[in-house]
Amino acid sequence: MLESAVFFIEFHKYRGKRVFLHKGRTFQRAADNMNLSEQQLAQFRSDGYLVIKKLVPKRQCEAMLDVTQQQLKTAAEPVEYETELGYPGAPASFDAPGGKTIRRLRAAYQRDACFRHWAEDPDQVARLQQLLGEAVCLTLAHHNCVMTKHPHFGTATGWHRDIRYWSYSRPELVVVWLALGPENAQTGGLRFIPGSHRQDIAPHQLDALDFLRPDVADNFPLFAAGRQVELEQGDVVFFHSKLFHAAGRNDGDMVKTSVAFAYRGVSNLPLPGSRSAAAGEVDLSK
Ligand SMILES: O=C(O)CCC(=O)C(=O)O
Repeated sequence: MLESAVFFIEFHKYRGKRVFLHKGRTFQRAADNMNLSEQQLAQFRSDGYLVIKKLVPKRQCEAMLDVTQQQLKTAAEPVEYETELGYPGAPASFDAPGGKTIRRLRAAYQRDACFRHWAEDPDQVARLQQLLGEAVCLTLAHHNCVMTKHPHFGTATGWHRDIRYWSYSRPELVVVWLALGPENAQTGGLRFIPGSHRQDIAPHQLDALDFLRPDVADNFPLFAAGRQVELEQGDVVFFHSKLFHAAGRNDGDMVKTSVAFAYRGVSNLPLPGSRSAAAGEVDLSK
């Protein structure tokens, strides 16, 4: 990640840090660990996702995990239950076994300072600015949450693109997913279809909720290309809002916990009258 040999054409201050620009690309000073390399940016452009291992220190992750665990115990509103989401295999009602299983602690940004600090981390903002090619805003619509997947009652998620949650002038947001514990095939971790953010998808390939239909032959090569991502506590995956991804059930014995935020470039405005416009956002360009 470190750029050891860079040619500084100009530098300026960005969110209190010295950031160097060279032909429109931003590099970090060799001494810190802030910016993405050209190779990482190219990988994101090609695959639609980028994993950075051990990005967030243990102490910071444990603080977020503690708040999550306390708030799961009290079901601190606003939350979303598996029952409400209603994915296949979800408890049929609040009274059914597992009926009060929490899927998401919503409004993470508003919920606790530990999540706000992570969402606004200047180094993160600088990376997002590189990925989106301009200053960024944090959207408070959908995501903006702690995703929890519980053993037994945490359901699988079919192949979808997160852009289905948002309405913007361009379908180009970046999702930042921070693992607070192990995420893999057993715990119901994410799977991605590399490059699928660049693929045209015909309407017949999608169901009414914009999931890839499992019964459509045109989708079979996409499913076959799916790759499991393995994350440990502190690992972060950035992914494009048009990238198809899915996740399994949690067959482990601990709650899988991840913090998810989404960002847009400042020029990519929410469509008037949409939920994306109504939910509000945080301007991180200043
Ligand atoms: O953890 C999962 O099941 C995937 C969640 C997800 O992709 C989503 O909510 O958009």
